[in-house]
Amino acid sequence: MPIDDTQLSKFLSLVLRHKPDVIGLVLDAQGWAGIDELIAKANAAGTKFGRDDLLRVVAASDKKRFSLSPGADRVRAAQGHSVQVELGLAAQEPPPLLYHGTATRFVEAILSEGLKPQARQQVHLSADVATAERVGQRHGKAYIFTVDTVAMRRHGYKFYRADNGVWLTDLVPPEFLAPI
Ligand code: HQG
Repeated sequence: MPIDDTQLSKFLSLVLRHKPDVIGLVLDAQGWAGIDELIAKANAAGTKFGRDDLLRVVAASDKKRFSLSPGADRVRAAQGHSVQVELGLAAQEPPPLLYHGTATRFVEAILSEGLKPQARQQVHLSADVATAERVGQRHGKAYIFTVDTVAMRRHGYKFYRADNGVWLTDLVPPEFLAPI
């Protein structure tokens, strides 16, 4: 039986962000996978879906988690990778303040060490408070930091905007963080 759309979205996050090897897939340096190859390998490994299912899930993703190549022959995760990828995004000027939603239990460590990418390749920042709130709630009782991007850029830090609007940076030292 084919998997449902939520399961398929989670499966795509798994293979395109974290563990392409579970189906013997190899992402290219920019994180792309050939759609036909991904489907063939997933099906061979017992996860059954077709191209229409994949395209429907990519189009319906609430956070636009996945991007299609021009020509729609390849797919990649817009952000969130733990495998090493070079997304090839150009550094951009972000809004003066970005937001990071976390859980209250992480606040003390973050205030002493700054925001670190943890298992992912980069720190994820949100352009608005409501999004940061939702991100934080995934981990527990939400706590929102503001990130002073103007001061960070003055110090040479770079910011990248993923295809889906999530902002990325390598790390945020504590002096650029403030409670909301
Ligand atoms: C925390 C979701 C202790 C950090 C979301 C976060 C996002 C520290 C957790 C995307 C720390 C990592 C990413 C430090 C950071 N000490 N804790 N020094 N530095 N942390 O899931 O930003 O649904 O890897 O605050 O919407 O929560 O997957 O990152 O709480 O866009 O598409 O360590 O994932 O999108 O957690 O979420 P995560 P995140 P998807």
